[in-house]
Amino acid sequence: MSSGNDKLDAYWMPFTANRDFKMNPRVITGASGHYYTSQDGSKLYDTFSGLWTSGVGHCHPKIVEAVQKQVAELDYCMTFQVTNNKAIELAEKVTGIAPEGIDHCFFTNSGSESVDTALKIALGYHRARGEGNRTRLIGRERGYHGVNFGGMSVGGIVPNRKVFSANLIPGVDHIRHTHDIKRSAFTRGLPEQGAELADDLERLCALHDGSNIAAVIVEPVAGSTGILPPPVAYLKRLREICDQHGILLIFDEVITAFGRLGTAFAADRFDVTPDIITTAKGLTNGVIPMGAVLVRDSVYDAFMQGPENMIELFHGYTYSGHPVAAAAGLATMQVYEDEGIFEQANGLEMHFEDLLHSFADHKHVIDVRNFGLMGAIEMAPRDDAPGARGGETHKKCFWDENHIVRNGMDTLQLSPFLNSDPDEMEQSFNAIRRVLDTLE
Ligand code: PXG
Repeated sequence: MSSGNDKLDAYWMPFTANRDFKMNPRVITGASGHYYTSQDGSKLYDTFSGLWTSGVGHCHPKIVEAVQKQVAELDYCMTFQVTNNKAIELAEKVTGIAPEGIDHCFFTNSGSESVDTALKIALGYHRARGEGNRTRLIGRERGYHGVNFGGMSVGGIVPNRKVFSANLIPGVDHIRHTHDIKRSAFTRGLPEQGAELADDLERLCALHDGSNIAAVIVEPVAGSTGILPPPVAYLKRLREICDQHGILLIFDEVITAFGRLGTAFAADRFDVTPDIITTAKGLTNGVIPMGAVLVRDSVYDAFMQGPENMIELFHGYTYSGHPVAAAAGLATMQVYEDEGIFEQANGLEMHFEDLLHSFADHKHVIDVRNFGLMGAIEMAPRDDAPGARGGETHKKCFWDENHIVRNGMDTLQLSPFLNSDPDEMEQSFNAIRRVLDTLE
């Protein structure tokens, strides 16, 4: 069926209400720093820094230059059997800032691919060590680990799973999510209560026997589902239980890596080292699609057995370690370092928290949550139309206030630039408040 806007008909948009969108399209044609330009020439402030991707701002000159140079020097080179210099350099750079003991890096092209790669590595690791019975994978309710079959299966976002319910990969179970609005609404930072929710993993170890479980995957701070910071001491408890049962702990840091929590990785901020870390987004500042899976030495070493002429892991993508993506990644890492981006993010955290929590008094708001530079303002759903308040906020911010504001149903998700200007940040919250004041 035609959308009524024939020009857009060929284009099937991801995670978007296509027909609604095409009646009144919001099209971006340019970007610079903290602003987008729309096709009518308006300048829009981006409160989501891309899609959690573009922490140092759009079209950063250093990254643009590196990509332009690289594409003219080496546009592509397979990384099966030969490789390129930039992929080698980036693996070294990223493992150099990773937690101690995490010294190996496998490249992918997205967060979803990083997650599925990590799950395969976890299964391969146990098999290589003679524990091929460890096949169970454990995710968490409300978790988002991308949209490929593995990530969707360990994920816990119901609308993403519903249609594929019978086709999810077998042998997956979920621990409970940590959201507890009754006890923890309007908490600043980590909820004090709820560490005991990690013990839900003990329940699954008792049910399946821990010796059959390969890995547990969690987002250190759940993002997509509407920002759920973990309760104090929760992640440490999860680590302990994994250690007791020989289970690998995977942190899905597609959002939290590279400064979002004011540190290189969430693992640093929480002082909990997982066995595998999945990344994407901030790896290249969103400029070229790329992901990376970072693994502990013991995981890598387990694969490096057997005949030296044999492939150890039958896995990889045509574009794993793409030289232009890797050049973007290298330039991004340099910007993080040269401009003290993680420290800047850290310095902004309290200002961001204050601005977010100033919405606690708003009549529609039922919770505000934040950690690092991740924030959510949750509104009560309208009785007859769940999601409508969030959707209207997004559209009114775009058309009336020249702001990009992301909503998931009635929760507004804020992902400010890691190098935000504090005044601009404040103005963006003023714009959101003006819009919320107009909502029914
Ligand atoms: N893991 C996590 C933790 C993510 O946040 C993915 C995996 C998948 O990455 P790719 O690159 O395959 O999309 C993500 C992606 C939102 C939102 O509104 C977040 C994501 C995707 C779509 C929407 O917060 N994160």
